[in-house]
Amino acid sequence: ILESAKSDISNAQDSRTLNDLRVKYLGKSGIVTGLMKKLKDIPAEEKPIFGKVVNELKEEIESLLEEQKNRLAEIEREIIYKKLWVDHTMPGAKRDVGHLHIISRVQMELEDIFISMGFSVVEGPEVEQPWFNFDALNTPEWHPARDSHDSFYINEEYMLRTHTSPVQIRTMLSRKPPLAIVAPGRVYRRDYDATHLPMFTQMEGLYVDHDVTVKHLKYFLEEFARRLLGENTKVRLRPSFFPFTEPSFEVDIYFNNRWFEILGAGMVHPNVFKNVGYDPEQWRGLAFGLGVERIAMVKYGVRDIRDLVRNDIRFLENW
Ligand code: FA5
Repeated sequence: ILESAKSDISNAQDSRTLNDLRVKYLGKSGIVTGLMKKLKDIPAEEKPIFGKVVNELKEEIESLLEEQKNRLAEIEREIIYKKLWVDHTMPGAKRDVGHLHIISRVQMELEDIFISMGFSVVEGPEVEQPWFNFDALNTPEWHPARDSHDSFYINEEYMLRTHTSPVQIRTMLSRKPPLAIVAPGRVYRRDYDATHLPMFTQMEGLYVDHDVTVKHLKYFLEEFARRLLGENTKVRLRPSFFPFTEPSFEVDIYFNNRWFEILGAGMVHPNVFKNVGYDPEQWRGLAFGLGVERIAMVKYGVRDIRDLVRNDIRFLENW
């Protein structure tokens, strides 16, 4: 019996067969159980030996079944693992985590700096009327400065703003001086090369009070540059021209052995005050308009401004 059980059990290839064998040998009407039942017909003096042998047989078969069960479990696990192609030594897949675009981050950083200097943040529309974009800013239709902003017109009445300066006008029309605001937002021009985008971001600044002078303008710009890029940042004001400021400046920042033009600025022109109903005898103002992408280029070493908007993940990841 033991020999046949051994060969039966070692040939069993799955747990179902193995279970059938358990029933065959050890079940209620199984072979070994059948032997147990015969015990009562055995002569009294042989009973102990017979009982002992049958018991040993039973234990032997039980342990054979157990061994084979473990072996089969191991084989079945292997099969499942192979099916799933699980390689336990393979490194896990890394998940990419997104982040804000560099332009948004720089814009928020600039807002924080100006808020810390006492400015509040306001916004204006990107689709603008030429009166706000040009006329109210002392730039009448015949003025040559209109040509320098190659503009996108939607129709006779509306255009895409070419700078954030119209927000100066909207703010002054709705508020009384003194005031200190910055106005970030998108602007549009027919421009496209390594330092010019057709859609870019400016941040306008306007500070109106009694006794505001060029000294204040210089202070704000230098202090801003220091807070943005560090204590030793050098700033250069070059004389320039804007119809809405007098005097006017173009402002460069020295960084990585190079001067970068990052903003235009000046003292608010009296005609602009007149256009919004402020008394130019009473009020003085300083204003500036900075290029957010240009600042991102300086701060993060971006060589070509177009890389900022190509949406190439290999660039965006680095910033
Ligand atoms: C202006 O737009 C004036 N409104 C700025 C101003 C405001 C002057 C208030 C005085 C008072 P400008 O055209 O120079 O000026 O543009 C300002 C800044 O925007 C530039 O210094 C530059 O940093 C950025 N900029 C201009 N054109 C582009 C462009 N196509 N792409 C990216 N940045 C640009």
